[in-house]
Amino acid sequence: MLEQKILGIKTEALERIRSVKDDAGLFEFEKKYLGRKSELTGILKGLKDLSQEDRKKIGELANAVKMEISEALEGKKRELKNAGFDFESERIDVTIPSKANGYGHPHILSIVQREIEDIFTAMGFEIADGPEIEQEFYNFDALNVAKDHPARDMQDTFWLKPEIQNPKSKIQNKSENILLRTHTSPVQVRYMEKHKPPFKIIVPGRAFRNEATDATHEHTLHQFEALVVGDGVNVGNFKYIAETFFTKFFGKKLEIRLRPSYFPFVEPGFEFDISCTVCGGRGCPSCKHTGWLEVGGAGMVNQNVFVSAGYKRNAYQGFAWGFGLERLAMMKYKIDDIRLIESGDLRFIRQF
Ligand code: FA5
Repeated sequence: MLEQKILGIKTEALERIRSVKDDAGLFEFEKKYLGRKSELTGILKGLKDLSQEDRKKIGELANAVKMEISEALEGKKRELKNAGFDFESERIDVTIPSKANGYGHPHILSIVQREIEDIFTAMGFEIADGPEIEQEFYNFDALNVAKDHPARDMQDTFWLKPEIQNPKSKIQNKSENILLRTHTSPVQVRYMEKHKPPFKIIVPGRAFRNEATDATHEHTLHQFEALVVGDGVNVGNFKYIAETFFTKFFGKKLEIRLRPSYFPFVEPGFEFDISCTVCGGRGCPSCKHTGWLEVGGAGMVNQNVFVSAGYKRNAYQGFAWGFGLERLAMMKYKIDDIRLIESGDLRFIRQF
């Protein structure tokens, strides 16, 4: 009787498992045939009431059937798990060579900056640094640019709102207006406040101008300032160092042109042009069709600037210049639009 019942359970269970199609079906099946309240578990629990002989016989049969049903259930679980899994498309060919890693490289501005730094450090210059968020005092006042002087408008300035200026600043008697520095020249005064001549420094860095962009103008630009101060420094020293630099940087002698110009922080002041390497001097957008590209301003340091930095008037002489890094990069690498340089366009960046 009991044997018939157990075999009946087995037949039914093995039949039923075939129609199970999902997790809910598996759950129901397990509960019905193997669960605590299942018929089979009931039989196993009742073994203790049977005669010793029956207990052995029925016990063995019931356990064997339980095992068979469990195996059928596990088989079904595997089957459902694998269904819908496309082994072919998921196959991993471990012998395929891996994709080559793309290596980065320095940006053209970094390349040019390093080249410039190498040339100047070889000539005994040190590299100095200063803040990009600057006080009006260092950007203008200390450089002899009077408050109401039109020269203050020569460089269109990004002023920072008073509420983001630092209320805890301890600087006394100096202008508290804050701006994005319009050139690297403020570092001249910052450096001289802390160092005594003689010295030779260059200051590569970022500057900002609130102006419309075109093929030779960016709102965010890079300059490198040079400042040489000592006893008896003269325009001849300046010309020699500038020519040495340009010859090394371009790997050949370029035509250089100095034009008299006005910057309040130098006297005399010059504008510095080099012959356009993009068009060879014939005229193109890079040189605004003049054959020349203005790369920087320069001159002998105005004594008022030395006084701002705490030096005695006429104690020293010095020269300074501020050259545009992008303009030099454009000339060296024949780039006809400055806006490409920081465009982030990889087709451009990968060429260098
Ligand atoms: C100055 O910034 C002065 N501080 C340079 C100087 C330093 C003169 C020391 C005397 C002594 P200027 O505004 O001309 O000068 O800019 C210098 C150079 O920076 C320019 O010749 C040009 O090469 C570059 N430059 C200026 N504005 C831009 C701009 N918007 N985009 C790209 N390059 C620029």
